[in-house]
Amino acid sequence: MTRDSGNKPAAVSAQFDAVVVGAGFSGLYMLYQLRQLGLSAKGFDTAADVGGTWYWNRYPGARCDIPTTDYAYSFDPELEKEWTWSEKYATQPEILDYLRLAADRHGLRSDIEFSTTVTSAHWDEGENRWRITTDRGNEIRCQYYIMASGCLSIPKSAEIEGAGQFAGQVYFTSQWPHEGVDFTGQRVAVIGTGSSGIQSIPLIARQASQLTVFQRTPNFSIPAHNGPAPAERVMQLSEDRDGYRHAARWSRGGIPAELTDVLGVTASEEVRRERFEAAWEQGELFGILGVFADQGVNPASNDIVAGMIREKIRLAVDDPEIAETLCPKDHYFGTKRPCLDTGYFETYNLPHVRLVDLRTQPITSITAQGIDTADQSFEFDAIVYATGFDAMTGALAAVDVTGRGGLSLMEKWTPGPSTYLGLMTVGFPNLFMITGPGSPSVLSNMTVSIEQHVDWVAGCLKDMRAAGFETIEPTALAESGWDVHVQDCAAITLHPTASSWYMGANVPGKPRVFLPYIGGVNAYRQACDDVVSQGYLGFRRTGRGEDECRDGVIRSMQPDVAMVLEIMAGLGLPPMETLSVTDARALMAAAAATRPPGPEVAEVTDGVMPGPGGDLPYRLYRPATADQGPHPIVVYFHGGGWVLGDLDSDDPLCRDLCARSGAVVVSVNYRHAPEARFPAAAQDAFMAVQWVDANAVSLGGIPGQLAVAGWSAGGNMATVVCQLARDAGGPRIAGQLLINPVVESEMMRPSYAENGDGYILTTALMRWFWEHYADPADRGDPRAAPLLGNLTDLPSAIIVTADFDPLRDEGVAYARALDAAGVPVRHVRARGHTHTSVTMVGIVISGAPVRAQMAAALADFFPAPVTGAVSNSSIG
Ligand code: N01
Repeated sequence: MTRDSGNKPAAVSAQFDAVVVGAGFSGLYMLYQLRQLGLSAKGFDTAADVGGTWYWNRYPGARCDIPTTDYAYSFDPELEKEWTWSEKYATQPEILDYLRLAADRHGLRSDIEFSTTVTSAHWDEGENRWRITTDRGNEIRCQYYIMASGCLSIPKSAEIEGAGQFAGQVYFTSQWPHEGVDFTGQRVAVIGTGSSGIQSIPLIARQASQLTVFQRTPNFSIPAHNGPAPAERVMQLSEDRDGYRHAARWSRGGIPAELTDVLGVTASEEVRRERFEAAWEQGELFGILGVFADQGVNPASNDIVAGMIREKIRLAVDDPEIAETLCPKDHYFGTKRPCLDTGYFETYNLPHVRLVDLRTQPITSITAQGIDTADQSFEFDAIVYATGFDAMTGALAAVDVTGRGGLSLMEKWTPGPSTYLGLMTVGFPNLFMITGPGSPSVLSNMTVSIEQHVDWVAGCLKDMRAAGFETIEPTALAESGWDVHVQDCAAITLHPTASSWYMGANVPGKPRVFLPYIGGVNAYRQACDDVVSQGYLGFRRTGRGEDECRDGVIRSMQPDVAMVLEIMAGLGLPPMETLSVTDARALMAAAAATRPPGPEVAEVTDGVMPGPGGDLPYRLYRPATADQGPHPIVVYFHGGGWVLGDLDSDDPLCRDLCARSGAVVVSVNYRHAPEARFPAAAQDAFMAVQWVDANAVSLGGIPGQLAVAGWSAGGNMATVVCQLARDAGGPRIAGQLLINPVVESEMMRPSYAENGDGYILTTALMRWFWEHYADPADRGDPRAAPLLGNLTDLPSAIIVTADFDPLRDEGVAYARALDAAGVPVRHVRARGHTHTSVTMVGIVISGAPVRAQMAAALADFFPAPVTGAVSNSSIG
């Protein structure tokens, strides 16, 4: 960033408690809070005044895209009273005035050196201090180094051949001249159609004699419907300011909003249209991003919203060909930052405005006169670059930061940024980032996220000083756990599919990782609060007689699993084990009736087969493969503790296994307890496998290619069958897939204590199941507790265990015991899952990769690769 001219202060060599880089929303509030703590602090900014992003981005049309009722500080009630925004979305000059007023009200300018860039920060291990240098020659020692340097403050370089050759005027939207630019009568080019381009293009078109827009990727944009601040929000604020701000802090995006549970895929056309039009009229980002509960995760639902926006673009633009070029089709709606505009698409109806599609006509070079594309040479008086930023890490990387042992921050982050809570990073004690990578920041109302971060840092410093600690630094375990959680949150959404700046994809060579935290402002705030209430979990604090390290991971459950648990807890259902068997079965059936159905398969047929106690119902799933079969067969046993469940209960999972593996799945309904107690279920299961083996050809199977599978109690039966088949000399079973199986009855392993309550399958419920199924004297029989049986010469096994499952440790023990007995075994850890979540097809998206592994391993049981299985990527 070029430095502003202005009065340059003399170089000083000084010592402060804290140095803050940046004098925008975050830096100003950080300075204020440091003062409140009684700490000495010095701020630096390259700019000649306060404002941060609002100091630099002065291009025509620059406005916020969060309503001004919400895009403001909340820490200073007097400031709130003193200031009234003139519009729903304020212009850049108005926001800058607001920040100037905030700085003046608290006399913050005196603590800031403007026109000064921090160039390096080195951690001095001997002194436990940071040594900061600036381009003015300042050298400062400080205890805390706080980067409040913004997420979108380092412009991306032009990266276009010949960019330096142009003889006309060159402007970057991110470094707009303070005196403004008059384009009257000029031929102007704008490169880039992100928020900056989309906001500025209609205004540049008003002045320019010719405007040519060079578009690489069309972007989704909706009309801002700017005007007075939204009446409803203004009223809510005036009636209960504190309540409103509290609601914002605990909302998903940092703005109070009611979340919908309407799913795009199941809503009627009328409801879809109504919801979309309401969001369109409202003209708010979080509104259009929340038309349907599932639009961020389900491609089909997203397509509905995207399709409706494209319809609007086609209505706004007169020329159908231009309209089509402006319609985004290469990314899901919301996966790149959508824009709010004022007359953007209509601008292309003006006779002097032209759109050049760089996908079909790429720029070959910038020339002295203008721009050459593959097809044409253009001449311009001015070129405007609206080409974006090195987002989230750019400003952090702009300073040469070295931590403990001379570790360079940028070297550490070569594979992508790694942080704990987006606030700190291992190896860099007392370095805090405001809205750093791994925090909600750019996906949220920034002002709310900034205040939360600053408040957290201030609280942390206060606690440290009160306890006599000098340094704080995250542990490696805590940081890697948070990194995983950040990526887990992103992985269940459509976001990683886009080449966005959220993914670092706009900067050549930048690692592709999802940079912000998408779990929500509320979930994030809770995690930060939990870290503190657990004694700074995941941090090492040093400096008094004894150092303190509370190692641990703050969030290790998959986010969608946590969400399901939260919803279930909200339903207030009675514990299953307190119900009669009839009521428990009815509850399970009712839950099954409301689930998504699971993927399509070629054929589903119900039948009966003979069993030792009478006919056994079964359901056969045939895969949709190109060759029509025959296929290998997997005999599947449902879960439900031998008491609950039927052919419907595991139907979506069976469909999923069938579609993914390309095998026929035969799901067998065995006799249940307490009507038929041990060993009825085991006997039924064994006879079912014998029958399927004998009837493989008529079932569409390949004789001899038979595997067994089961979940929970069904996993118990699947492996019991393997032991019985071995002892009986057949049938030959190629492999066993055991999903969270029950393999013993003791219930003494640590996972029963760790996960015994709160994760749907409880220790109490397991006890209830055992009581219904088997007498205590029978519970050591290998047909009930297969872990106690002879484990030699059993078929290859895949054992899935879930982290938050009481049965976890017995599954792990079974995998080890099989391995020790010489059985090829693969243990799949369902990280962050519960006993039930992996089976929740179409609900728990993070279970899909685990099920893909299960299906791939099933296919591996059979000698010839299964051909023509449906691609896993097409199954949710
Ligand atoms: O930058 P961008 P921005 N040749 O990266 C194109 C916030 N913001 O400054 O998509 C040709 O979004 C690039 O194309 P592609 C907001 O969070 C907020 O507009 O990479 N084209 C894209 O079209 C926003 O998301 C407001 O294919 C090139 C454009 O340039 C973020 O800042 C206002 C190119 C860059 O779009 C960034 O927005 C403004 C090349 N070599 C910004 N390189 C508010 O309303 C890039 N492009 C508050």
